Amino acid sequence: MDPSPIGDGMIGTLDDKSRIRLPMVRRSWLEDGPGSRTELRGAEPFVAVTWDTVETLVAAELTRVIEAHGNSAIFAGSYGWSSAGRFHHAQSQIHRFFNCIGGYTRSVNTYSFAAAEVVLPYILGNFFDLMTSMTSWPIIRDHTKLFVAFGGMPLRLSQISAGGAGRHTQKHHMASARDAGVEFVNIGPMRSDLEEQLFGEWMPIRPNTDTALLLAIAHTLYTEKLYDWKFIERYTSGFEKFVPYLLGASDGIPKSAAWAAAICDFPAQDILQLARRMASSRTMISLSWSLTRQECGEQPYWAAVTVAAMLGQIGLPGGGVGFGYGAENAMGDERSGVSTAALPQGRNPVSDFIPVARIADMLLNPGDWFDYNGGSYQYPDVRVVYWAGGNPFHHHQDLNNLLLAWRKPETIIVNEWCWNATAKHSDIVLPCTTALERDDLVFSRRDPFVFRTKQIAKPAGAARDDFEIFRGIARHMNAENEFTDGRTAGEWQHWIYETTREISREVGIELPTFEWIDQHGWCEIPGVEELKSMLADFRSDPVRNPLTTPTGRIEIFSDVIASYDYQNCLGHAAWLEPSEWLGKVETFPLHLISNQPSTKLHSQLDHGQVSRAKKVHEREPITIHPADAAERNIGEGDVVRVFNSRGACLAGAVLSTAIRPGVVQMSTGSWFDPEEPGRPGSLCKHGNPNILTKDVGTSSLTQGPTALTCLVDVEVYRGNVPDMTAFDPPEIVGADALQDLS
Ligand SMILES: Nc1nc2c(c(=O)[nH]1)N[C@H]1C(S)=C(S)[C@@H](COP(=O)(O)OP(=O)(O)OC[C@H]3O[C@@H](n4cnc5c(=O)[nH]c(N)nc54)[C@H](O)[C@@H]3O)O[C@H]1N2
Ligand SMILES: Nc1nc2c(c(=O)[nH]1)N[C@H]1C(S)=C(S)[C@@H](COP(=O)(O)OP(=O)(O)OC[C@H]3O[C@@H](n4cnc5c(=O)[nH]c(N)nc54)[C@H](O)[C@@H]3O)O[C@H]1N2
Ligand SMILES: [Mo]
Repeated sequence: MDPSPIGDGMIGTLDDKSRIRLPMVRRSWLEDGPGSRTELRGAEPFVAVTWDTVETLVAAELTRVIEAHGNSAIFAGSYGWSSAGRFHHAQSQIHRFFNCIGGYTRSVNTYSFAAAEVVLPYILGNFFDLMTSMTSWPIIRDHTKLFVAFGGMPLRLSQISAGGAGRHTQKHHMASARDAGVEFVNIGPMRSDLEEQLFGEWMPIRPNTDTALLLAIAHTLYTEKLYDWKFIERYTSGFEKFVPYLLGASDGIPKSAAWAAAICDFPAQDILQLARRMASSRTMISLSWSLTRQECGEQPYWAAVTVAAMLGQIGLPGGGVGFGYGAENAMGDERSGVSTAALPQGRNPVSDFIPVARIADMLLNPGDWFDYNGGSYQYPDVRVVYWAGGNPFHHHQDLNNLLLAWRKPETIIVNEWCWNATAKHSDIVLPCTTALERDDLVFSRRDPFVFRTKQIAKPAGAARDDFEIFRGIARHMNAENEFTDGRTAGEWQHWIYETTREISREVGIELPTFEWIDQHGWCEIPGVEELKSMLADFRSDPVRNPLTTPTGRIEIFSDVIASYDYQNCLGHAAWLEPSEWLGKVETFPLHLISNQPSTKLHSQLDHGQVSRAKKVHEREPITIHPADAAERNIGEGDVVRVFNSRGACLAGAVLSTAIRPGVVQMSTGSWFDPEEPGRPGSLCKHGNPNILTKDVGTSSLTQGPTALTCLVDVEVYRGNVPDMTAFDPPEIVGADALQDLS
């Protein structure tokens, strides 16, 4: 149903020039050893070597670092999505491998919604539990009157799902709800965040001002006595400590509609009307995950929970709040009873960790202390960085700062299949297979299918799957048996499937045998489709079914968070002005939204035909309002330079009135392509927006990424447009001699 075109991007990429076919070592590293000329990472030729050589080198280097500095000197947090497939899931493989050799410094939380993961347990409950119990779409269809979508609900996002998507349901659910009379309001900078032809209403507030809008809604509900005080009394705690802030008694600023109108740059009358409308109908407040990826990204979530509590509809069918409807396929479509097995990762004896987006800080400042979630922790002194299944030169902010941080470790190792920027900026590159070149099992919690995916292409060159790569290194470290547990890849897949079958049987679901699935390719899991209203149990009996928050109630004020005494996260939802936003324009007057791409998954398959077809003169498109373009003499299709004090990249101009004036948008995912490789500050010729974004934590509490708080300017690019070289391989020496390896 509603298949995605993204997959067609694979066509032609398995064996094009960007494919990595042989193990590779950066020349200076090979000749002079770990730590040599690290400023040349990304700028030096690679030397092709045999598997035996590379396994020996990697094993010796890991052994050296463990003996000299301990396992915490290895960072293998290795964040990233790699590809679908339960067994060849790169994160499971790399973590299992390192746990077999004494552990590694890990990362916690995600780039997707770190702020929500950390703050929601204090105010509403475990974020993942809440997401898997979101109110189901058929209930929304039948009960919701007004669906207020902060950050919209773009269909482009629901093309994908962690673990794979067998049936795309989002469009159908949204259309059914619309047909049943649900009114949708899209709040945010881009009209296309709610499919235009389906849903008309758009409130184009300034980016990063949702908290002010939500506080003004709370203020209106309070002053006009439109809030449900019985709900507040029975189900929440701390309201009385929040009200003085809301009314301005504590800081002299009532959080009124007039106050928010100036911040959001949106008519006060419309804010008042929205608040009244929300109070007079069954309202679902939906929050996109993007709201968390900004400075103080916990505040919009906390403010929305506060408003939802004041409306008193939490736990009622079709009312309350939801997190990330539409952010992936089948959100709000959770099925019960199906849980699946995975490759066991083992136990990590190393206690060191970083919040995932603090990687550059960690590399630059070993030994420094950082705040996180009420504690104080120290950055370890990392000597080796090993990545498998993620692309830090895609996902991390402020790439110029990352380039500096990247010079610090003595050795950087990556398992990759294509020459993206992370591969090019490593010392040792181990060529891995793609999902089309190996057998696997694909299933995801939200999807009612099991797929047995079969190898359909011969591995390119000497590429090996991650399991084989780690097995080879483990063999040189006397840890092979521990790593494989005596099983081959095929035997592990059999084990994962049979274990899943057993788990399913316990909840009354009978899956076919492994032999059957192996032969037939897929089956539908007869899961129990259960319609849910989020927190209905809590509503029906808050004493028997308390929340997991410290008080068991919805915490409008959190004494625990207040006790941490953070300046950037108080004990209640608050408007805390971001360091960069349209209300305080100094040098760079445009707000850059770097959101998820429609043509690919993050950076994956950027070099494929689907992504490339949408580029403008081979550059990442940038959407600009015609008024902003006219002011800068920018025409449709011009190559432009996007810049701020942190960096600059090229992009191709696309003019549109579907974006708020003052806001520009570039999707993430274009492979980083520095004009002068290795030199921080050089222009990215292709259009990776993370050359512009800022690398600071969301707050002392949550320390998540803040990519969506970013001001820039744009100008027509005046020089000769340089060739785009992101998809070219680096210079490689010695591959000819190893031909017979591939
Ligand atoms: N500016 C900005 N930045 C952002 C965001 C944003 O909104 N704005 N969003 C953030 C978010 S939410 C996320 S989740 C991150 C995503 O960041 P990542 O998950 O790091 O991005 P991917 O491009 O999916 O990286 C996956 C990598 O795994 C590789 N790979 C694929 N299959 C295999 C395999 O079998 N084995 C191995 N070893 N490797 C494989 C791919 O080639 C690719 O390089 O980006 C974050 N960055
Ligand atoms: N096709 C495709 N789908 C994907 C992904 C992909 O790479 N490709 N990635 C997946 C992943 S890992 C994740 S985490 C999810 C992310 O899901 P989201 O975080 O929801 O996705 P985004 O596209 O980053 O953001 C959605 C919209 O939020 C709006 N927005 C940004 N800042 C603000 C703001 O301050 N206020 C308001 N009101 N709106 C704002 C932007 O206009 C943007 O288009 O998407 C998933 N789905
Ligand atoms: Mo994400």
